[in-house]
Amino acid sequence: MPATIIDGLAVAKTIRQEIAAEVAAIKEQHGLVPGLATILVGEDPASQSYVAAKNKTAHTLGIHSEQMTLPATTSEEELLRLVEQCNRNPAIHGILVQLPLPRHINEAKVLSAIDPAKDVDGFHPVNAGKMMLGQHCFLPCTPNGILELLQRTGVETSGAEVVVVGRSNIVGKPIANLMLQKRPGGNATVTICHTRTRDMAAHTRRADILIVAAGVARMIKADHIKPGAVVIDVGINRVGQSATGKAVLAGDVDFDSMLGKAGAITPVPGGVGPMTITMLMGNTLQAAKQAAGLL
Ligand code: L34
Repeated sequence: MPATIIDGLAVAKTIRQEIAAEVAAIKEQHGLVPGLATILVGEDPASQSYVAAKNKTAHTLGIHSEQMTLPATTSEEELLRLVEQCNRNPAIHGILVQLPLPRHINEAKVLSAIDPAKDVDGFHPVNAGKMMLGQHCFLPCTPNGILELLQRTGVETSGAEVVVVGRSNIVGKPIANLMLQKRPGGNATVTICHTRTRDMAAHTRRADILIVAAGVARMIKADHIKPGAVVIDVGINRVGQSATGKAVLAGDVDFDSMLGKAGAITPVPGGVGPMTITMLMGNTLQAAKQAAGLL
């Protein structure tokens, strides 16, 4: 049987409708409009398109959104000052500083400057720590999107062998941690592979659920998985340009070779990416409700 293609865009649309309905309700009942600030430093085309998509989605859902675009030459102090301004602005409930930042800016320092109550990316050390302890906090958007995608497509995680390829702070570490936890969408046996893993295929072939966030185009092939495995492809690699100048995208998984072997697989585009943006909207709504004492 050919692999089921997990339609991230369709799941994202369903969740967006749920969020839009709640945004409308809190506006009606409490006069509260969730506000998001997106901060983009520099002109990386991929970052520009992701941030534009975040602002557009926010507007569509009735969320107030301000895009702040700064030149690549912006100093760390200037960026910290802008973050401080957003921290103090009562119309802004969520702050997103798009990564990566230019090399002269200390990423950890900037992320730590965001008010944890407005940290809708869940990257502040306070939220990262709470997440690891299983406490209520903002969950990072991509891992949270993966959890939602698995749950809403009925994938059983309890007792499952989950293998994560990649150990980033944004995806690999948090998704491994969340799937380990005693909670719905968790209770898995988790293995994390990385660049120093000795025999990666020996690990990935044991996975019931394989999550790949390595940043290497099409590195995972059919012979890396066991038949019927659920494959979640987090990679977004720009592998070329179409005749019209549009970027051609490929995941970290060799999608075509998987179709005859995987049980289910997420495509790129249209898999995890739309879920990331949707979870950001959900976190912004959560931040606004918390600020207003509604949660
Ligand atoms: N602070 N920085 C911060 N938070 C984040 O959560 C991100 N990330 C990653 C990069 N930097 C960040 C994103 O938003 C990656 N990322 C992201 C978000 C959305 C999409 C891809 C990456 C997305 O919508 N992808 C579409 C295709 C988009 C295209 O055509 O380029 C998809 O269907 O996969």
